[in-house]
Amino acid sequence: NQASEPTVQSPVPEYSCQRSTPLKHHNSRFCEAMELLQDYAEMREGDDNYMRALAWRRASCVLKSLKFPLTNIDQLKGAKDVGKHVEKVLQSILDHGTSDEVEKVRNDPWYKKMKIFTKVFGAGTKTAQEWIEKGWTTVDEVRQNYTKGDWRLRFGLAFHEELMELVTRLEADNFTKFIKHQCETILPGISVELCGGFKRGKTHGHDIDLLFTHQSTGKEVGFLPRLLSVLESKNLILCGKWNRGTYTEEAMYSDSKRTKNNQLDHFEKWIGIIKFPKKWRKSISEEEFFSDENVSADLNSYEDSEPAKKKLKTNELSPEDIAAQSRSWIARRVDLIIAPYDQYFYALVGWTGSKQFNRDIRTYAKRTHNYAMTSHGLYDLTKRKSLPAKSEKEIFDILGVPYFPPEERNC
Ligand code: 8DG
Ligand code: MN
Ligand code: MN
Repeated sequence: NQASEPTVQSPVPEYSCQRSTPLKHHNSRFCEAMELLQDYAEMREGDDNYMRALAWRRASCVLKSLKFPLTNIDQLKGAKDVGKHVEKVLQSILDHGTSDEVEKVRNDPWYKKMKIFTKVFGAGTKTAQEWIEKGWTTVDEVRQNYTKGDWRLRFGLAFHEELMELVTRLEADNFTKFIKHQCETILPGISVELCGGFKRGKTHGHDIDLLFTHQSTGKEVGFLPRLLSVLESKNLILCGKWNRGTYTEEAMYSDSKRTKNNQLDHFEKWIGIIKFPKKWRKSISEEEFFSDENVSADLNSYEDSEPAKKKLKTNELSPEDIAAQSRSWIARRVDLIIAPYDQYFYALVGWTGSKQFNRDIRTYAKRTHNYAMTSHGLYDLTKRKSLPAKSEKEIFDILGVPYFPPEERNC
């Protein structure tokens, strides 16, 4: 009985940031298909493919926000972002359970190789494409033949299997707890927030994103190098790169400077791989957790350098050798980000994501208010002034977007 079938609320709010998008929804088989097409378009070069990728993602996000499983294409009447091409794919899945277009991509040898290679830490589509052009088909083949010195790729390749294993929520919580404990001695009052997918309620993730701030602005300066030297002294750092902050308010008013070097933001941060003690993978008692404490770090020894690169030059051990050692730890990807308190809530929204949520709320801010939104703040491009916020809620209020908690930002 078609008359009793649910339909989308009409009109569907145009931007995904105006809709509740939970992690678990009713249309995963459709979304999986559309996100595969997004993925494929993203890997191919050119503006057209970029736009195509976004179109598939936006359509997928409409389906994710539906309160019911799609059973009839007419249920999507009134939803923007669902064009003829999208309808065709959805109709095919409704009728046959699959779509030829999707299955063709899924089985495309080039796509399969790109899929494998872009999962290597440090490898983007460009690197993956280069490897394919060399005729390499597996990560093992790349390992045997890759000779360049990029530290990310060398560690990414050497530790690929364990980095592919997803980080669990328990591991992320344990790591956060450990870092908080270290912070008490390094800088009391520093706050540590587990962001990224875990903040949105995911039980697994590809990395651990920790955002730091201090309520008295300025106190956070110099903190990250000190934390890194503590981690270094405990021999917990496998490799990584520290970047000093490059933020200026001036840059936020300039389209080209805002995202210079394709950087998503200008925060001081560390991106790297932590040697994660295997015992941190399960539930552990406070005592056991901090028993082998040994904070004897020279808190000022960490300099502006690429520790991994330095290690590659001075250590007898290569990433491959380290990986082959018998060891009590596994490799885990970690991002550590420092935000000054006056930028904190924008940083929190940015680093909570999802990526698509950020894209949409930023597009919304630009189109409806001529505001540039970044992880640093909200900038009125007409009046050339910034709009500070003291909570996440306030940011949504300024924009006129209903507040959704992180769990509902899974677009
Ligand atoms: P996952 O790790 O659980 O697989 O997913 P995720 O946590 O959502 O993805 P992520 O790649 O770890 O990124 C977390 C969020 O941080 C994402 O919404 C984008 C946002 N982000 C910024 N600035 C930057 C940046 O400079 N680099 C990266 N990689 N992400 C950034 O706001
Ligand atoms: Mn993450
Ligand atoms: Mn991350």
